[in-house]
Amino acid sequence: MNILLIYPEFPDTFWSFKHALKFVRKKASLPPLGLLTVAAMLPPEWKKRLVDVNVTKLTARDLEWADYAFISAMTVQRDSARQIISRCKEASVTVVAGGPIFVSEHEQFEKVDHFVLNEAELTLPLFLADLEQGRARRVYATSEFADIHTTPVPLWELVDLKRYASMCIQFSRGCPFDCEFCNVTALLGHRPRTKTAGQVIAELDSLYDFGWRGPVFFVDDNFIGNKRIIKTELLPVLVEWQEGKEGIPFNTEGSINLADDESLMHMMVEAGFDTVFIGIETPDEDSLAECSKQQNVNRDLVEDVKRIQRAGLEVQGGFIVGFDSDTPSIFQRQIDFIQKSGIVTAMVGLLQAPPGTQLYERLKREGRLQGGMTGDNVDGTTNIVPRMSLDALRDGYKQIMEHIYSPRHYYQRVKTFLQEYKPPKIKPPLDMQQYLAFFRSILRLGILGKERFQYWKLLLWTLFRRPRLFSEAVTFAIYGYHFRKVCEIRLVECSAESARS
Ligand code: B12
Ligand code: SF4
Repeated sequence: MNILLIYPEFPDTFWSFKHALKFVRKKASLPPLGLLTVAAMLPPEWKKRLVDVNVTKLTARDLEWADYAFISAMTVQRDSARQIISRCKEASVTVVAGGPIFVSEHEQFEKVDHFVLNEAELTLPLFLADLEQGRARRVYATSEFADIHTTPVPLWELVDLKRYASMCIQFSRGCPFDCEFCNVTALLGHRPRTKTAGQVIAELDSLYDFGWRGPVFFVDDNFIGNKRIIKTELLPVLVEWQEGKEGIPFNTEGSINLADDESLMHMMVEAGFDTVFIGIETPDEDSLAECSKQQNVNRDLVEDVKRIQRAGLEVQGGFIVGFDSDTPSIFQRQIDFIQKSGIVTAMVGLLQAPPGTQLYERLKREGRLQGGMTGDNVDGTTNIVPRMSLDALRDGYKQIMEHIYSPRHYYQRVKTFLQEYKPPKIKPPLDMQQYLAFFRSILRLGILGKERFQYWKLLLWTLFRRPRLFSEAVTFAIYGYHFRKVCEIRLVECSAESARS
């Protein structure tokens, strides 16, 4: 049996990092962990190939070779997924689909032969058993949550590591919080389910043995969802694992209560974590209460962010506008917050209601849903009828994005951050591509770019004031270029959308 695992293309989005990856000659930021995990669950005697369309082309030969195509995708990959499914069917390849988009809208994909939905640990064995008996059904789904103690090490051998900027592994699934707009709890549950530290080490060892020397993203929904296990079982083992290794820095996603736990932050930094993405959402207490983001209420959020930065963790932040409680002042308040906190990578989006969330149910009851979701939450679109007029919301959104990603304010924020940040403990060794990226940045940003003044000002300041953070300064300059490019594209689309409506 020949199995072709296919990952559709991401459009040019905030998180695609497409414009930044060109500087280091990488094709994508991360490989498709879901597909690699599924690959490891298939019978070992089956032949497997991965085609991640973000890094390589799907050829007619691939399709000729394949008996089955296993496809995974997020909503944002919808267009590419559709095209790929059509090509598979034209080539008479049977299509098996799983992953987030199919969980939320599998009825929209009439050409798919089999849907293996939710967590493959539960549904894939049923599909495989039925397939063997020659009676595979069209849909396999479950409302149970899997025990991930049995999840195998992803099949890294299928990946061309050098095409990616980072690798990823997963320690836990689920989140103890209950934010109204988030579908993590519906998809993966309230109780964080964890792997054993031994499983994580086996995954890291496997990556290391395949020659990976670079960042590893722990893709947990909330890495600190179960602090006790993290502190007693995982982090001490990670600290040990790092000893004698060439730099493998880690990054992850967490919640703001990380700022309350000095020892946890210290242990994470010791283990090699240098960045954490946190859903800040809004500085407005009423909006936080409205979306049940209890963990963010009654806090000095700027000070929390700074405390985490001072401990040695960069905070990337998620922000949302369009809550019912938002007033026209929210746009400037978001700008002020982002600038003051020094959150360089600020993902700002309009509030959206993904199916399966409490927000979706509430707005459905209120008759306030309209249209579908693009799956990109940083493109200025929404499936909600907001309390504020949609035009005012879009204009305010544009105002935020234009401000925070304008070279002047972006570089100002980088400096605010670098002043606070404790240099990371573990850094990957600089390779030739990174030196070349620096020279490319001089040409593209320091000579040709409209940010050239800010670029040189930042590099000189860093050289004299925070020399150990010089490579971070260059990286941020390159990220800034990507964010600005994406904003330019998205904001033009957003204006066109406003004009149409
Ligand atoms: C890592 C990650 C990313 C990475 C993607 C890297 C990559 N190459 O895939 C980055 C940071 C780029 C990213 C970006 C975004 N992401 Co994201 N991301 C995740 C995250 C945290 C982990 C995904 C992962 O690797 N999980 C680990 C693997 C093992 O799980 P899995 O992929 O779900 O696979 C399991 C099953 O789904 C199933 N399965 C999966 N595929 C297949 C295929 C077949 C054939 C079968 C049988 C089974 C199967 O089996 C696996 C084992 O159980 C998830 C949340 C989550 N916990 O899943 C969100 C998530 C996938 N992201 C989401 C979203 C919305 C986004 C963004 C739009 C912005 C945002 N809010 O973060 C952007 C869009 C991307 C872009 N470029 O524009 C949503 C997707 C919702 C949807 N319906 O599409 C999720 C579910 C988070 C959420 N609840 O909102 N993301
Ligand atoms: S803390 Fe994050 S992952 Fe957890 S429910 Fe809220 S938004 Fe979702």
